Amino acid sequence: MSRTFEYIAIALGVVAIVVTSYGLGKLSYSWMPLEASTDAREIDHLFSFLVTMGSVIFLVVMGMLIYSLIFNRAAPGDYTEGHAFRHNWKLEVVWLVVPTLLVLWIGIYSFNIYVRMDVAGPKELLASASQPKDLEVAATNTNQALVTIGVVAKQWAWDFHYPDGKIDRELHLPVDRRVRLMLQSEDVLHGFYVPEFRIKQDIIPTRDIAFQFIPNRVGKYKLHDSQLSGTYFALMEADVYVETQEDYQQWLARESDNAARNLAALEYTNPHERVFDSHYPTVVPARSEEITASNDAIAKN
Ligand SMILES: [Cu+2]
Repeated sequence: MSRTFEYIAIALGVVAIVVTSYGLGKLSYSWMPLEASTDAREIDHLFSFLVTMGSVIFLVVMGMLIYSLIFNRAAPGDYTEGHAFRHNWKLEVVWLVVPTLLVLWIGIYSFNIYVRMDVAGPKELLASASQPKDLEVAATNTNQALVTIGVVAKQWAWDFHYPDGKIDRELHLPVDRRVRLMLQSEDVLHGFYVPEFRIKQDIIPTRDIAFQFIPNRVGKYKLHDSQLSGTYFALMEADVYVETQEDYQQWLARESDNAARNLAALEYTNPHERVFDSHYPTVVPARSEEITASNDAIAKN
C-alpha cells in the first residue's frame, strides 16, 4: 500500500481516537446515578476524566495493533524472523515519562478533590479525637451552621442519633445545609455508602470517623453497607431523606416510631427458598443481638 495512504490512515486514526475518547468521557456522566450532593459533580468530573484517559490508552493500543496487522504484514510464505532491535533509548524515555506524568496528573487531580471534599480535613479529625467520644455530647456540641448526626452501624442495622436526642432508623437531612456525620461501629467493619452523594466511608470499630458534605437535592435515597460485615450485610440498608428545612424540623419534632423490624431479621425468620442445594457445608447465619431484638419486637406486634 502506498505511503500516502498510510499517513492519511494514521491521521484519520488519531482524529478518530481523540473524538471517540472525548465523546466517551462526555457520555460517562450518564452512567452515574443522580447527583445529590455538592461533591457529586467533582467526582463525576474525575470519573469522566479517567474514562477519557482510559479510552485514549485503549484505542491507541488497539489502533497500533490493527495498524501493524494492516501495514506491516509479512509477505505470504515469509517465515523468517523479524528484525531484532534492542536499546531504543528514545522509546524507553517515552514510555517511562508519559505514564509517570499521567499517573502524577491523576494523583494530584484526585488528591485535590479529596482535600476539597473533606473540608474539615484531618485537622477536624484531630480536634474531634480530643473531644468526648460520647455521641450525645458530640451531637449537642454542634454550632449553628453544622448539622451533626451520629451514625452507629452494627450487624445489621443503622442507628442515627440526632442533635435533640432523637434516635431513628431513617437518615433525614436538611437540604443545602452542611452535614457532619460521626461514624461509629458497635462490632465489625462497615461502610457508609450513598451512591447519589458519591460518598463511601469505612466505619472502623473503636474509632470515631467524622466527615462532612452538603446534600443539595430533595429526594429519597438508599444507604448501603459497602463492606462485607457478615451474613446479612447486603440487607443492611437504610432510607435517606433529603428534605426542606421545614420538613426536616417537623420530622425531628415527631416522635420516633423506631420500627425495630429490619431486613436482616426478616430474612433470618423467613429465609429465601434455595434455587439449588450445592450440598457444600455452610456457616449457619449468626443470630446477632440486633436480630434477636427485632424478632422480639415482631413477636410483640
Ligand atoms: Cu455492615
